[in-house]
Amino acid sequence: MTKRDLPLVETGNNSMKLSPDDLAIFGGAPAFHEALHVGRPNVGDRERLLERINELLDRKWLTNQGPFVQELEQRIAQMIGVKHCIAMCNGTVALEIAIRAAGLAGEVIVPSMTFIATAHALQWQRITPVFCDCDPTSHNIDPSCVETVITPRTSGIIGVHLWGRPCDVQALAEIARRRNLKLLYDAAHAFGCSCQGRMIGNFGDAEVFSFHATKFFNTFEGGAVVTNSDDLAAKIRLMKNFGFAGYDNVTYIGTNGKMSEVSAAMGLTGLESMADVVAENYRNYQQYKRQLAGVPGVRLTTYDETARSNYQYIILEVDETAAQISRDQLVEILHAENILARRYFYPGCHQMEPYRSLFPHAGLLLPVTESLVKRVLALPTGTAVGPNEITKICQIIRLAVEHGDDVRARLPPRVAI
Ligand code: T4K
Repeated sequence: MTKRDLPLVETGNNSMKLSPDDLAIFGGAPAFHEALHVGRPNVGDRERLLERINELLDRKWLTNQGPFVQELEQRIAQMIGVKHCIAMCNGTVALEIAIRAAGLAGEVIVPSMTFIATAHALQWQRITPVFCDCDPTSHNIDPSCVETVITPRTSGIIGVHLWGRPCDVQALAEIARRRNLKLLYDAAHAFGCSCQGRMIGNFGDAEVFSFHATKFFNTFEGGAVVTNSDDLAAKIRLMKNFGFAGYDNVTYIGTNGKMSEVSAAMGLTGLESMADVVAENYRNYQQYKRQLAGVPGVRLTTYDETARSNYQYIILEVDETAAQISRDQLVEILHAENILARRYFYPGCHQMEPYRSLFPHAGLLLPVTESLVKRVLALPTGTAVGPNEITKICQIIRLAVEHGDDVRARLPPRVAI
């Protein structure tokens, strides 16, 4: 189902907000009756999904590498042009298994500017995540900082293609080769994206996707490891199925990382409408770009339109000095309007437990991350958001910023989000 089939979110107040007095935070009517979320799931053709669910129920084959999972793996591998796709129950377990299969140990270098799962997938296995700073423009791991945190205990690097925008894959590959390190990618945001003419999924030793409900492409919960390495793929297949190499024959230590058939049914259905979702996201992105142009201190994170992208994240950076209000104040204003903007990924992994206690001074090496996590916010997009909603969101942002002085003076001293 695309946006055109959906009722637009009911708005509470159709008139434009003209002055700060109209903002909900100062007593005006909220712009939306119903909350507008970041990460509303994209659901494909519901009838086709229900057909597939009926089919799997009739077949009485619900999990354990069933026909839908096999078909999904083949289709994804083909779409990405990669040798192996191993579907999993979620992106975090897929990461944990890829990390283990690649033989990572000791210390692994990761960005702090990521969802906490990237770090936890290491720490869960008693591997130390060593946080590395990011590039201020791409928001991705900065290869020049990677070099500075390599120690004799370092076994690998995990890059994260944040917001679906590719890491500097060449520089990272060069460091990994020269320093004899494994290189994995957390590609949770980057399904359907490309880099230098190759689909994400072909870089490093392996890449990991998340197919969580909030992702551009979802299987309710789910994920996958993709790799061109036969050895790694064979290990990962064993590991995600308790190490079973056949009936009664366990050859490896493993866990349960299997994707269910109902998830694969959702995935197969979602693949069929992927192009529509990209088109909707792209239109939303273009509209945000047009309508936020020239708002002082507010910068939309842009995508390389010559590459393939899923345009799933609308990310703003708020420069408090130029905008006259802080990112957190803007989020508070938006929340009052029922626009549930998110501060992804505040406060940075290094500021969350157990890392904050383990490495209390990590922030000293992460100046770009520390500054970025205070400036970034994610806005609603996807098939659940239409042009009317985007116009209102942009208008509220513009109003708040253009009256920044006045708005700031009237806001409570401390905002709790
Ligand atoms: N690496 C990276 C870089 C990741 O971003 C993620 C996941 C992973 C690894 C791990 O992959 P998984 O193990 O999750 O497959 C959400 C997601 O739970 C998480 O999957 C995702 N990243 C992360 C960026 O976002 P929260 O804590 O922000 O989720 P929550 O419940 O607040 O939902 C986000 C928004 O989505 C809400 O505004 C409501 C909306 N929503 C959510 C769900 C679940 C819906 O409208 N419908 C829904 O069914 O983490």
